[in-house]
Amino acid sequence: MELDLIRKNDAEIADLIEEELKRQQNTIELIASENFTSETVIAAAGTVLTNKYAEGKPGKRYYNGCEVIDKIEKIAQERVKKLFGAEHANVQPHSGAQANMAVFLYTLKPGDKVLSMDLSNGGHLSHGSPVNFSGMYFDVVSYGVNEEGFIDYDEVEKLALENKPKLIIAGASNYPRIIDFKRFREIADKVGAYLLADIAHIAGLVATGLHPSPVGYAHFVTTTTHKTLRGPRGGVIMCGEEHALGIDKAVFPGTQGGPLEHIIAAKAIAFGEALKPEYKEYCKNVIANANALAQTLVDNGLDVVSGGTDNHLLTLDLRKIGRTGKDIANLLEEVHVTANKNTVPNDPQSPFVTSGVRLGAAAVTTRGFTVEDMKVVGEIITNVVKHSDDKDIMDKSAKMALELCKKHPLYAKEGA
Ligand code: DSN
Repeated sequence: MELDLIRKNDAEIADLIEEELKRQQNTIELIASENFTSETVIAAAGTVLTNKYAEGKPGKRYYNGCEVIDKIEKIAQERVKKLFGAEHANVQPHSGAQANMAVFLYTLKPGDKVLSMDLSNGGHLSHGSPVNFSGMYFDVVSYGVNEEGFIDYDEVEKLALENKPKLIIAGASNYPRIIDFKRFREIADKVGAYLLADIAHIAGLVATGLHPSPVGYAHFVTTTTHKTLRGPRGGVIMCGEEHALGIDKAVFPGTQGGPLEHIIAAKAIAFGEALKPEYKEYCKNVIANANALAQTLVDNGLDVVSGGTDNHLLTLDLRKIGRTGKDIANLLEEVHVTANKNTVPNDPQSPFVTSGVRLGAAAVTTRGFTVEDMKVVGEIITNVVKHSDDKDIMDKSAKMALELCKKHPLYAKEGA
């Protein structure tokens, strides 16, 4: 792409971009929250739109000269509304955490009660973790998953009835099973709470009908745009018309200043790509690939939280074999596989060590990995878990990983 230009003017940064491109090309990317955008999306993110201040919203800006920006932002709004069947969309949040922050600002006063999934059970930092603003300024009650790794909806209902939260959050950053948004809404209605569905991880599957949609059940739906949705890094909030004005104000001026219009253009392109039939095929393949990986690990005698997956991710549970997530994630990197350590339910280890490794299929599926390739990925991971002290097996595993990377080139035509 623009690497030659960057090199001409700033070789130091160009070299590092190239180094990162090579790392991505020569790595099996299993971080469940990552993906590879199209080169069109990357190109849009690097345009003159970055120069424009556009505080406010289309047709109602605080700066002049926003006629073109308005058209782009409106297209992004329309496309994402069509994708999810939403009444209103704000495409300005810089990230999923910022989208959630705006919903908190609109629905809650400091000290109000929130019921959300515990971070160590698969929730998200911005859903009420004590180290995040959401946990510092609000009274957070957490639900988790049962011994088998599933949300216990009766337990969620019990907690809601006991605590009467003002906001209930459905959604996770590490939950491999279908989320029952209808049941969540029934629970919210019983206690007069708002329901926020954070679909950051599963957005692509929801958009293509491969996971039940929260639209129509949740009062607010937030998502990132860069995970299964395969767009640029960013966030979106969707809601009914009755909340549109309040949510827009909570984004700007409530929690953000000028929107990133170059990223909004890139979001619009990604939404357009996701509206195409081939994107649904991609999402189907993501689920099939995650399943093939889970099955291979289980067949090799390893544990996977909840026994498998309904979506794009799974978590390897290392408790039985006494290894830590931290060690295995580091060892995987030695054989060209990136994944992140993650707690498992009732993890005896700290969040910095953990007993699990989260594995996702969204990025490798974009590269074209098939079910057969995922079986090889499963063998590589098994080798690392069981034989990390055998240099020959580790070397062989690294070779297998590089062969898969070569078989499925990434950004090969134009470079980054
Ligand atoms: N940090 C992201 C994830 O990895 O799931 C969520 O924001």
